[in-house]
Amino acid sequence: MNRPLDKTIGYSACPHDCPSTCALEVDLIDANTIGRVRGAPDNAYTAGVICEKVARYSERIHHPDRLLKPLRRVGEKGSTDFEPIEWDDALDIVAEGFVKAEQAHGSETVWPYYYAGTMGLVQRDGLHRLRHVKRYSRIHETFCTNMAWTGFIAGTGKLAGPDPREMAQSDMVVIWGTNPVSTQVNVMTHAIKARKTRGARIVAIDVYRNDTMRQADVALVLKPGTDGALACAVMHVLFRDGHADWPYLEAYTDRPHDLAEHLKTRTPAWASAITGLSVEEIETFARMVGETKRTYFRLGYGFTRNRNGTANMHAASCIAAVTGAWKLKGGGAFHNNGAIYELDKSMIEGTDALDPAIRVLDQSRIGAVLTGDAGALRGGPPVTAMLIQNTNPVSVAPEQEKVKAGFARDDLFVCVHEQFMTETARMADIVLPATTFLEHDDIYKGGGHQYLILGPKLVEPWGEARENHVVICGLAERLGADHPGFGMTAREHIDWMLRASDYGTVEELESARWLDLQPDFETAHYVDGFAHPDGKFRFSPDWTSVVAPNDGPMGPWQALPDLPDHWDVIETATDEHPFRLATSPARTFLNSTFNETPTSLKREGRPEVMVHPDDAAALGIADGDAVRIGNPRGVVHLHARHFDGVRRGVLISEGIWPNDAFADGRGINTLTGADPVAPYGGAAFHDNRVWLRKPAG
Ligand SMILES: Nc1nc2c(c(=O)[nH]1)N[C@H]1C(S)=C(S)[C@@H](COP(=O)(O)OP(=O)(O)OC[C@H]3O[C@@H](n4cnc5c(=O)[nH]c(N)nc54)[C@H](O)[C@@H]3O)O[C@H]1N2
Ligand SMILES: Nc1nc2c(c(=O)[nH]1)N[C@H]1C(S)=C(S)[C@@H](COP(=O)(O)OP(=O)(O)OC[C@H]3O[C@@H](n4cnc5c(=O)[nH]c(N)nc54)[C@H](O)[C@@H]3O)O[C@H]1N2
Ligand code: SF4
Ligand SMILES: [Mo]
Repeated sequence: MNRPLDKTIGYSACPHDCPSTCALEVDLIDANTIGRVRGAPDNAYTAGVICEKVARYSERIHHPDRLLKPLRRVGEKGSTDFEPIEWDDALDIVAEGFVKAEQAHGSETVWPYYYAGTMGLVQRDGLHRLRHVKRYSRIHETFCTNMAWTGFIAGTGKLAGPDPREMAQSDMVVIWGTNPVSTQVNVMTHAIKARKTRGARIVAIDVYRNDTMRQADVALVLKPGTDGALACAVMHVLFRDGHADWPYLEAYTDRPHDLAEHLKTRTPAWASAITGLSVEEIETFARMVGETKRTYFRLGYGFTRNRNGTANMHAASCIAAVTGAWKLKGGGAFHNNGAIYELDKSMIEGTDALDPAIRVLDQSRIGAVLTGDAGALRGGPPVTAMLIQNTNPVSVAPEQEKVKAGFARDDLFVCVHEQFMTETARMADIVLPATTFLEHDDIYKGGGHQYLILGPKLVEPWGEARENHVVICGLAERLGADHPGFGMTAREHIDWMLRASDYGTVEELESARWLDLQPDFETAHYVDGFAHPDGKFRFSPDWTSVVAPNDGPMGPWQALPDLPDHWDVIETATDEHPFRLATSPARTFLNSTFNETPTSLKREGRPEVMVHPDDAAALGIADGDAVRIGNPRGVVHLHARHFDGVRRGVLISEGIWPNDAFADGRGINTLTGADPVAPYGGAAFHDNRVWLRKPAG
């Protein structure tokens, strides 16, 4: 039962790009001011726990640097020289800019660009309505989920799995390639409950001893990009030692005999040479998996941000099918519950107006797109006008040098709608102030759980900030874009979507606060078969079935392994680039969000790279020394931190710091590549071969 509503407490959902999508309670001090934010105690997944950065959201919403008014650039692109203007004038200028661009180059020259700064379905995805009605260029979203989702669906056929709350009923929770203590705290809530109430063990698998690894009973530190080898060796041992559930394999999987045969050569010794783990570590982990049928594999995003990431996610997801863990409550493999929500988003997104012939540009290749790469432009016109909402590509996108060069073009007109003067906003011609989630209505679905949660407006907008939806409608009016969705409020959109999806009404959701959409046990555990047409889990995926919007499979997809394997397409170290760098998340930043709040900045300190003390000694680098990291994509200046929780040859740099926190304004993404990962694209943010040196001179 939900508790009665209290007027001094606002009920909401965390809008940030985090699988936890916590149900929130917000202390309301007056119509403009919030106090502490807490996790809703009566939401079974949030269970009263949220991360420290959102608990202190008052620091962000009331931050003195929040944008107050629309601004027009008066200085150089990249400077902070802007003058305030009125909303009507700002929107007129943007509409004029778009019309002029379209007249010169056709509608595809305009590229509305967005991502998941808010995960609210109305405020995030409404940009598509304007895009489709105006036939502006489309966007292939490749920053985050492509390798992970594709790799998981390759096996199961569906992006869904056992109820995440079942982790509390597991005998072992394997936290693989995710750092939930930092990135999705509620995974720990349920895993630790299993440990406390039933003596469950927690295993964590990562490339350095992060905060989650410190809390684990068994922590496996492997070399980046080698998870496929570990998964194969584990399955080798399961088959070898009689822990494979043959009746389950025969009934539920596609080619179990071929898999068992194929894995005969994938021994622990073979995997030890690839992963850097000892044979004993691999044998012990495999034995634990074999002897603990009720194991919940919680598979994260981090380990998929490699050029072989799709294959590695698939390989890891195969283990539960070999043991038959899926059969048991608290067993199976989980990555994300995206497919359980059957939402009709056609009004929000204006999908009725979508023309599939309009080109789709790769979000991660924004540098190549804006610098005129013909392939990236798909043979179409240059991009000469952009509207950007909920993302900060000059900081978060790979190939940062190219991104900056692209945004610096004189013939590119850019409008950025933002809460803060980000690196991207500084490249804009017009900057519009945006509301935060507590200042507008929206609705959120949890990727890491199964709730649909309402986030109504709780306080008045900061300064003259406007919500995304209102900006889109204001532009649509000026651009002559016609669609019923432009005549509705955000709340009306929520109501329309709920009714069209048979999920009730906005009033009902308002009093219930959230809807629990967890499918029953049989569905979530694929008891009646997996989601492929033949009902089988696929050890041998049909990679060609994954087709990028009007592009086909991407990357070196023809070479993807037929059965789980170590796929050697990562940036392995060379004499010239002897280190591998992973750009892991910082605890109190969320991508580039919160890298402006005082407490987060204080806690994170400064941009650093963790290096094994022996590697540092060999290079004469002392703890705290200024250093450079480089590769053909660029050079970054930061400070070294000696840390024996990384392997030799591996470097870790946590957090997406503001670019100007680095000596010469080059952020960490100067080093990351934008080449699409097979077979559905995606950026391999943790897969970088680099050199490490002391500063020149
Ligand atoms: N505090 C905080 N929370 C966040 C974010 C943040 O930036 N900061 N970002 C949010 C977003 S957008 C997302 S998508 C999620 C992502 O959350 P996660 O699923 O946790 O993914 P990542 O943050 O990319 O990386 C998680 C871990 O993967 C490790 N890793 C890197 N390469 C490998 C590898 O080859 N093998 C293995 N086994 N591990 C590897 C990294 O060192 C890191 O510890 O988190 C969200 N939550
Ligand atoms: N090196 C490295 N780079 C990475 C990653 C990594 O692990 N390493 N992770 C990648 C991943 S997983 C992701 S998802 C991307 C994320 O990258 P982004 O999607 O760019 O996410 P954020 O950096 O959080 O920036 C979101 C911006 O949206 C703004 N915003 C928030 N809410 C609203 C709103 O309601 N309206 C408007 N108009 N603006 C709003 C915020 O102020 C913020 O500046 O970064 C990627 N980049
Ligand atoms: S854990 Fe994730 S969803 Fe929960 S409050 Fe923090 S950022 Fe938001
Ligand atoms: Mo992400």
